[in-house]
Amino acid sequence: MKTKKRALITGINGMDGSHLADLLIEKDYEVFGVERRSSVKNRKNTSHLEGKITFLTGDLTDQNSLFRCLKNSNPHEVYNLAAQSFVGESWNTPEQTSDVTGLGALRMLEAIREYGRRLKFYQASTSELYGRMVENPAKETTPFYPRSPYGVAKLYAHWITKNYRESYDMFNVSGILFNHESERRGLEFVTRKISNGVAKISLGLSDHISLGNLDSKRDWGYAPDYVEAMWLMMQQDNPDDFVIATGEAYSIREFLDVAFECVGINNWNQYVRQDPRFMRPAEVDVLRGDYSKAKKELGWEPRTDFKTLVSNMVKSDINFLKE
Ligand code: NAP
Ligand code: G4F
Repeated sequence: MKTKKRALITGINGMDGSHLADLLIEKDYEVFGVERRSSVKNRKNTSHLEGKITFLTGDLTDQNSLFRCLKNSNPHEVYNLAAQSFVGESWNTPEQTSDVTGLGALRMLEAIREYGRRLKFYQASTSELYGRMVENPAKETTPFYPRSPYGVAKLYAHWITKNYRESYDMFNVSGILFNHESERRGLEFVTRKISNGVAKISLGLSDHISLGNLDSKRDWGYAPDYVEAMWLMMQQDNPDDFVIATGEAYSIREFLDVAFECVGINNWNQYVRQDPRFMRPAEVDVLRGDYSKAKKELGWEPRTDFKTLVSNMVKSDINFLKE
């Protein structure tokens, strides 16, 4: 009998962790998900996976706990998706962000070395590495210029992943993923904040959304498309890093246009208030990626366009609120 492939995913209850688990189960993997302890279980994104995957307790700030997760799962593939992932919060908690998002990757790499078995490691790198983009669209060779404590922490994680690949001949890949969203996105991120806010306004539950900078632009894709790119990177014979993006950038205003159109509102001015609390000390004005290397070498392309992404998120929030 063929043994199933085993995958260990940190950040299992996050947006990407849950979508990746869905994909790997479909591919007949045995999936182990790392969650940190909390007084109230946070399995909103993974309640449908209970009984189908094994949850393990571990924390990126505790290397021994990661080692035990490796021992208890004996994985062929490790996906390090856990992070303090909210850019805005990283100015409030820069040390904690650096510890989890930066040093957390090092702890997992050291735990893998200690564990001693050969396996494949995926690090969740980000377009925030490009920050003040020096080349548009950005590709794998574009120099980095992070603009937040989060971006700087991810830069460390990115380079330590590469350094361990070169130092110890490990199979380490970094996926430099541009923004990707889904119905499972956390409520503080701008896309979900808007889809949820628009849904509430359309149902008469709220009369406005408070936002910060409306002029920044992002290259937004759909998370289920992007977790497939993670898996493809791990199926290569040789480890390498890839940009995953759509190649198109839209502003927050354009996101608002489409989201409000979904509920029949063509002029949203009266429903949106700008609030300085949501402005950032340093902004990333635009992010746009060139995914041609991933297309050529992985055969990967985005499948979901911007309008479909936005309208799916708004519809999902309307249904959720009605329920
Ligand atoms: P997310 O929804 O915020 O999920 C992050 C997960 O990390 C959460 O489940 C969180 O657990 C967990 N976590 C936080 N601190 C931890 C710790 N100390 N130990 C163990 N787990 C911890 O993020 P996402 O959007 O799915 O993103 C996945 C990864 O990709 C992140 O590393 C993010 O930085 C990166 N990334 C995301 C995007 C994007 O657009 N989504 C783009 C590029 C890169 P709790 O539930 O307990 O808080
Ligand atoms: O939705 P955001 O918070 O995402 P951001 O900062 O682009 O970060 C996300 O994508 C990164 C990849 O590029 C990931 F690495 C990271 O983990 C995360 O998933 O903000 C997007 C834009 C920013 O320019 C922000 O200033 O929206 C602007 N914005 C305007 N009003 C707001 C708001 N962002 C948030 N979160 N909340 C607002 O009220």
